[in-house]
Amino acid sequence: MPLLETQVLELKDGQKVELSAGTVEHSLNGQKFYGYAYNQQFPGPVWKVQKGASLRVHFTNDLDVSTTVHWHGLRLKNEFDGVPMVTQPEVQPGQSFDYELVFPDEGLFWYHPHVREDVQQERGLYGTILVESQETQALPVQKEVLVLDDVLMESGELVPFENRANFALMGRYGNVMLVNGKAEYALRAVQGERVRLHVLNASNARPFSLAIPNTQFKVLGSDAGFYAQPFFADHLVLGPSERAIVEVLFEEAGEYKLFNSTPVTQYTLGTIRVASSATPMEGLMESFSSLSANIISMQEYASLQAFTNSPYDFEYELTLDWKPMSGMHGPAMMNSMHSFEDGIEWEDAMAYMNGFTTSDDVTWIIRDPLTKKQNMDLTRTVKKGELKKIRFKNLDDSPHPMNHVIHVHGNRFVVLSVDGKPNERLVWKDSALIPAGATMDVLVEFSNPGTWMVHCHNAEHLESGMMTQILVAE
Ligand SMILES: [Cu+2]
Repeated sequence: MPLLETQVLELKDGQKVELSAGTVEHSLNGQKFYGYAYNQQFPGPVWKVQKGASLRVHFTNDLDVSTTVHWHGLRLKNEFDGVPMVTQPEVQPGQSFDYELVFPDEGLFWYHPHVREDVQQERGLYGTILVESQETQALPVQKEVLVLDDVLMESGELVPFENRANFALMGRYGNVMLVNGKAEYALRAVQGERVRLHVLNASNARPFSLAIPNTQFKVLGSDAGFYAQPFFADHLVLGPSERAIVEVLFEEAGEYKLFNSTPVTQYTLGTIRVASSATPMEGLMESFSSLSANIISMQEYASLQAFTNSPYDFEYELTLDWKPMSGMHGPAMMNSMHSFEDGIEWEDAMAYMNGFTTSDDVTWIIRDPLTKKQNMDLTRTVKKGELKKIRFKNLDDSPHPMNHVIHVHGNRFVVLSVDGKPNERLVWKDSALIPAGATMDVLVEFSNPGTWMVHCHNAEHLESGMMTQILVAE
């Protein structure tokens, strides 16, 4: 099937929409290759809905493999969470499944498979849902959804997959950077006019550090809400599945570059062409520079922040079981490569060896340090309505310590502290990037009953076991 342009659809409360997963012919840098897409679009359609609305989705699987749809970040009914064996059976080829979605939070959410995420997401299955309040919808600013991704290409094709995940050690880092499915992303803007960017990292493994030189990001929000106090930043770091809401104002007309600018390398992701405007800049800059606080968020977060110094309720350790092939010395070898900075693996500096590691010989682990139970053999139980302080300790004594992105399904959390340092910028999240060796304390609001996954959003780590469950009892 040919690839179609990504549609942006404004959907009404209660509307029923059709979504299908199928095979398409992708095109990248003039090379055509076989892949997947939702509704023949890559990324899949952007759905715009109002906070508080609901949608019904009739999903059809036109692939030749089974799949499900996970609605990332939505606090929806457990039965629609899209986790095979836990919330629903896999949707077989030719079959369909009806999902009911609700949108209690503002932000950019997204949908992707929860079956062989390493293959299906890389082949092109993801799309976004922009949820805004009526007031945010009415703001007179240009709004853009930016989906960051990377794909690993060789001889004009995606590097082959296996019947179990390959690249299991670090995950599949790509060599072609994509924004909204394009290797050469282009955006138009007007001098002095604010552009609001909703950014998602949809890659399998790569952390991005987004930058637009000669501008600053006014950082407004994260995965599932706004900061009480916006702030300015040069870089926007997003681990796989994390999102951000930022605004940019271009003071001068001309051409700006969008970079993935990490401590170890820099890639050009796209170009922003800014048309000149006759409007005087001073007033516009002044209003952009003002960082007015959100009083309601401030009060809400202050009550959560009070947990920063209280003891944690339970703990997870993040580690690895892997026996390096003879002649390889895990951490020593890794540290000799210049890919690692601040506990983040920005690049796969040993892709050749990584490519040979599979989920058969690598087990990524999330475990209870007390019982040593791990991954899907471990279920914790909490009660609906409870706030639980959970410690994630990313151990640095494994054969390959690296960053993970912890994703909690169906419920939201705030990061209270990292390595004992209190987080001054609380915000509602569903995914958080934890550097190698770091200890992160989060406060999860278990508002939603059901059995929910807690897992690493590195797709290859997930396929290599790094997933556990929490039962939220009524
Ligand atoms: Cu991981």
